[in-house]
Amino acid sequence: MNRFAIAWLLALLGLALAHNVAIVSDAPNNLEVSYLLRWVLGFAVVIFAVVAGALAYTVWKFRARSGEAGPGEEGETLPPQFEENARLELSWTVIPLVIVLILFVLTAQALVKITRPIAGAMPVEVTARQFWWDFRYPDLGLRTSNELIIPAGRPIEAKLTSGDVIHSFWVPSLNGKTDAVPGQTTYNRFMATEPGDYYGYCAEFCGASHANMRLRVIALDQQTFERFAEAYKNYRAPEPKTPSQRRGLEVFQANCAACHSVKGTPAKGVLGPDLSIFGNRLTLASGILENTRENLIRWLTDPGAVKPGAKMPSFARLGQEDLSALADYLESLKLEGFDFSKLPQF
Ligand code: HEC
Ligand SMILES: [Cu+2]
Repeated sequence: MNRFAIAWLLALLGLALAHNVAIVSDAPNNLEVSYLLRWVLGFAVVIFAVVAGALAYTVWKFRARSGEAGPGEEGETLPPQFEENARLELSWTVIPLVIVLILFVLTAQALVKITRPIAGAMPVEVTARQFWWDFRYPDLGLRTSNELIIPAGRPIEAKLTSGDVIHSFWVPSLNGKTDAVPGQTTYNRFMATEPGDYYGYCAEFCGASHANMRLRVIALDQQTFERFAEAYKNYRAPEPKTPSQRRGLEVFQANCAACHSVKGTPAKGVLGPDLSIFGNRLTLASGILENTRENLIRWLTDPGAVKPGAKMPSFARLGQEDLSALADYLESLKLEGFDFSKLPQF
């Protein structure tokens, strides 16, 4: 019985591991998906145990014993040979069929639950681009990029589209993924039950930096979110305070404003991410780098080295002084009183 014990142990170990991986938050859709996953996994474990067990048993039982002729050798003895076994054939047809049917019904149920519109959901327009994410809040008239800030405990309806090729919006601990297709609108509806910093990424191969196309969903408790939305609505980029920030603003308007927007300034570009509250950002370059000065300078000096294929030109030619003035300016773009860095991570 040892071989069975080992197969089962391995299988159960896998189940335990996957169980931990699957349940990372108690967002309703996440629970729905991990519930399905456990069914799939349960069947997979049983099938694995049966198949691997049968294989191990056969290999052991019909092995060549010492002194016996091996395969192809003279005097080789074969185990009993037979053709057709109606019972066996019927069971390996019917059992998988039943399993697939059960999974089909469960999946259809889950799909209906996950995709149906939710009354009172907050709409967010998500545009995926090579290789970053743009978010607009039609009800609030706001825009953020790469970090989607939402209220916890309120359903969100993400209306997805793409500005170039097919991408896919995936925040595993909140919901399953949904493709973002150019010229089409698709929906991903989800809710974060607890405040947190939720990790997401593009789940459809979209070019050289597909793997570098990440995002964060920052869920704030209702009150903080309302405070944030109000403050951001009234927000105008603060006036530069130091000579370096002033220089940074000039360099920004001359070199960056065509592609980037900063609320309350003439910078209205939409080819690149919104930088209005850069100082509150946790990450850079669509979630792949921590927002530190060193990383910012690295990014401005050579975006293509940080993210192959990035659609932002290098600004190494500006020189260290102007780059650091730019960094001073960008870091000053901040909504005071909000720190997203202490949120639990999912
Ligand atoms: C031709 C358009 C263009 C110009 C000009 C441009 N950028 Fe960008 N920028 C982009 C694009 C596109 C991205 C997104 C790249 C990606 O993540 O793949 C980006 C990303 C960034 C990011 C990271 C933003 C985030 O949300 O993670 C920063 C910071 C940035 N740019 C600053 C600047 C500064 C400062 C300048 C001027 C010196 C500048 N950019 C000029 C197009 C541009
Ligand atoms: Cu993508």
